[in-house]
Formats: sequence, C-alpha cells, structure tokens
Amino acid sequence: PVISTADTPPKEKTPIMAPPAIPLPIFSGKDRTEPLNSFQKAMVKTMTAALKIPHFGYCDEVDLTQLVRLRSELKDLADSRGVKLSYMPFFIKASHNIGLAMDTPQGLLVPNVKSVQALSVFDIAVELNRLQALGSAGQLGTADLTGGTFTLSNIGSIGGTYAKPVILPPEVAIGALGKIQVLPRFNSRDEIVKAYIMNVSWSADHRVIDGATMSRFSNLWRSYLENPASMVLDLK
Ligand code: CAO
Repeated sequence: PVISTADTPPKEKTPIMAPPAIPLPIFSGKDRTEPLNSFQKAMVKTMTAALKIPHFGYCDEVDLTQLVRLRSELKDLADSRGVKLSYMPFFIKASHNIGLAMDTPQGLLVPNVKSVQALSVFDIAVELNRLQALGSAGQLGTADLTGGTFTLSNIGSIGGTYAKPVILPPEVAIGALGKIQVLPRFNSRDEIVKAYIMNVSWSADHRVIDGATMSRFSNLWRSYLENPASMVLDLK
C-alpha cells in the first residue's frame, strides 16, 4: 500500500553529530604468535580442570523493577561518600566469600569479596570499588584472588541475556547475570507493566548439588532481589 505523507508535518532536521571516535581494527593479514601471560596460563589450567566437572545448567528471570528504583534512590548518597553503587553489591549480598568474574586488562580474573554475610550492601560496594581499581591497575594479589566459595559473573554489564558459566574449581556453583532489559510483563492484576528483567544462568556440580537444591537456592536469591526490602529485614 502507498502511504500518503501529505498531512504529515515536515520532519525536523536532526543535527549532524560527529561520529564517536572508535579505533578501527587494523588488518595486517599476518598471523602473530603471542605468549600467554601468567594470568592467562592460570586460566587455561583452571578452565581445563573445570570441564572435568559434570555441569548442569538452570536459568530463570528476575524482575528487578523494585531494585532499579531502590538503587537510583541510593546511588547519589553512595556517590557523595565517594563510592560507585552498581547492582553487583545487591546481587552479591543476596547470595557468601563471593567471587566475581572481572574483565581486566590482564584478562579474566576472579577476586572475591570476603565474609559477605557480615557486610552491608554499602560495605560490599566499597570492596567492589577497591577490587575493580586493583583489577584495572593489574595489582590484584593472592589474598584477593583466593578463598572464594561461589562466583557471580556479570557478563550483562557487557551484553548478552543468557550464558553457560563454567564452574571455578574447587567451587561447586556459579551464576551468570544477563543484561537488565526493560520488558512488558503482567502484574498480579493482569495489567501490562514496564519491568526491569534480568536473566540468571546457574551452573552447578551435579556430584554435589542436585537440580531441586539449585532451584530452591535460585528462588530464595531471586526473592531477595525482587523484594529488596526483605534484604533489609533478613540479611545482616
Ligand atoms: N545490566 C544492565 N546494566 C548493568 C549490568 C547489567 N547486568 N551490570 C552493570 N550494569 C551497569 C551498572 O549499573 C553501571 O551503571 P551506572 O553507570 O548507571 O551506575 C554500569 O553498567 C557499569 O557497571 P560496572 O561494570 O562498572 O560495575 P558492576 O559492579 O556492575 O560490575 C564487574 C563489575 C567487575 C563485574 C564488571 O565490570 C565486569 O568485569 N564484568 C565482566 C565479567 C566477565 O567478563 N564475565 C565473563 C566470565 S567468563 O569469561
């Protein structure tokens, strides 16, 4: 069909913006052999050991609408104390030394926030800021990189909705967090509402954890994040 445009108002001219300066890849056409650094060698060893574990996967979606609102209320307060408050401190608090996969200039590193059970969300944010600053400077040491019991991998801060995370031995479970998306969902009155949805993908060692245990854990973790007020009540 032909759509008449006679009645449509003339389009406003959009100002021409300079394109963002993104460095273009350089194709030399030649192969290059690069030696692995010590962090990359450790990753090869750990991930090869990891795939000897019989993994099972379990995915669910989490409605973060209330958490998104809560964080926006707290973000400026944290900023005024010199601390960046992302969603990670909440994700970490809702689950114990919690490791977090970190994309650093040296490659993938997994430092951990110790004794999460004794820390407030703000304390976790302070610790996360410290680990991120050390990670970016390539200064994470053995104390921060060992002693984790469970890992969370926020791949959604880069992109992607679901993942199939690989367990970091000798841990027995890991969770990957997808990007938070604004999506339509039904509320309890059957109305369509705007919701902030994030998918979580768990992998667990089936020699130690069965699917029902994983599911019960995921339900509890999800319930804290979907009702962040309950974290204030229940979690130290
Ligand atoms: N969906 C949407 N937005 C997200 C998000 C998500 N899942 N995760 C983070 N964001 C937002 C943050 O809220 C923040 O927004 P504001 O500027 O509004 O505060 C912004 O993205 C930047 O966050 P961040 O990445 O600096 O901080 P973080 O605490 O969320 O994550 C860290 C820290 C270290 C987990 C992350 O930087 C990182 O390295 N992620 C990659 C992990 C990875 O490589 N996993 C793969 C392992 S297997 O190879």
